[in-house]
Amino acid sequence: MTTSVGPTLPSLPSRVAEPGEGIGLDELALATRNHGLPLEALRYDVTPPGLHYVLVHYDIPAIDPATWRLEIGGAVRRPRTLTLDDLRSRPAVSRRVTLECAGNGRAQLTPRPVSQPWLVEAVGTAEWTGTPLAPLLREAGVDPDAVDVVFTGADHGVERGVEQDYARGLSCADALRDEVLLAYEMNGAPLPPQHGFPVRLVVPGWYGMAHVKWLVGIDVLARPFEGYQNTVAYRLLDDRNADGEPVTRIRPRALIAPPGWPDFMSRARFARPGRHVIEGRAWSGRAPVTGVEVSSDGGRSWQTATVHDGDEHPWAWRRWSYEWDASPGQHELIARATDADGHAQPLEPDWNRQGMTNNVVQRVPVTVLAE
Ligand SMILES: Nc1nc2c(c(=O)[nH]1)N[C@H]1C(S)=C(S)[C@@H](COP(=O)(O)O)O[C@H]1N2
Ligand SMILES: [Mo]
Repeated sequence: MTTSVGPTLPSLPSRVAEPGEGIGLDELALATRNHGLPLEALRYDVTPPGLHYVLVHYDIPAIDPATWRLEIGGAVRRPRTLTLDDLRSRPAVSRRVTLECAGNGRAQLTPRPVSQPWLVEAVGTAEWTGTPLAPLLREAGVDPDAVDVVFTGADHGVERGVEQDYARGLSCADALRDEVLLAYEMNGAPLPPQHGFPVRLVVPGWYGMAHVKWLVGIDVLARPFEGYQNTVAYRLLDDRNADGEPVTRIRPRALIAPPGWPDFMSRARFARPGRHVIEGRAWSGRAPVTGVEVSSDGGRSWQTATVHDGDEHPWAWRRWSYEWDASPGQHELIARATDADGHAQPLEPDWNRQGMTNNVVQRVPVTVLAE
């Protein structure tokens, strides 16, 4: 196994679309490979198989579970190699976790960072089963001067001129948190190929890039990890900020399961007048969601939605609902989440060069018919 844990080579700059430039064939090719959650699937607590969003940087590797191995090494006293049976014979836990891609919301930004063109749908919630990572690291004997833990996938590609294995580092403190899992099941079945078969990392609360799929290597480093996915890709860059803050935990967001019915081409929504239960999901990887406000007049007035119980699954989205008395005419629904740390969704997007962590509120125009 080759694990690229060395410093990153200079990479080509990311591209931002010209004024008025539409989605290109390169972005379309990404969008057909990497699908989102159909928003009507926000009605399920746990996303049914196949409806969870997918994001794959390179190719989905075809891995033979019989010959798959996980190597734990680097700054540890007892390096070791594990088989799938070794992992499966360890204590198992299941956690319900909401995953969201850090690029969610990118295609709504102006100018548009050219990459996977997500609107709002790069999210899903699954029941992940696996074994906790921390006891494995403790058994391996992490050196006292260790800083970072690098997780490497079996997938390999080139990104803005830099050839690499997909690899992401976490600080030792973050990697040793109780909730971090090496998952081998999703919703009670072996991981599907696109979600990381046979084993992926699950880091509850963090944006998707941290949850390394097709995991083959865990390397403990006595120096900070300088790989591409940490130092170049997942940073909040703008013209004033050349290095940028790293992307870490998920910012709060609420999404609406769109009411009524859609137009096939435009996806514009239509509904009958009268009472509608507007529902959706809200989540934050920073602190529990404490409130969701809804506007049915494009943000002129706000009402408090009911946020339903979610205490038993602290890392999963929470259902919210709101009763809307719809009168004929044009309306715009908006939902806005707030978490216990007081973070709320912005009404205007926060632009950065790579289109990361844009949690601007979702706006759903609805035409309510005369009857
Ligand atoms: N090995 C590997 N792990 C990876 C990726 C990848 O391309 N390769 N993509 C990451 C990104 S950017 C996201 S958003 C999530 C998506 O997970 P999902 O496809 O299971 O929803 O996986 C992460 N883990
Ligand atoms: Mo992502």
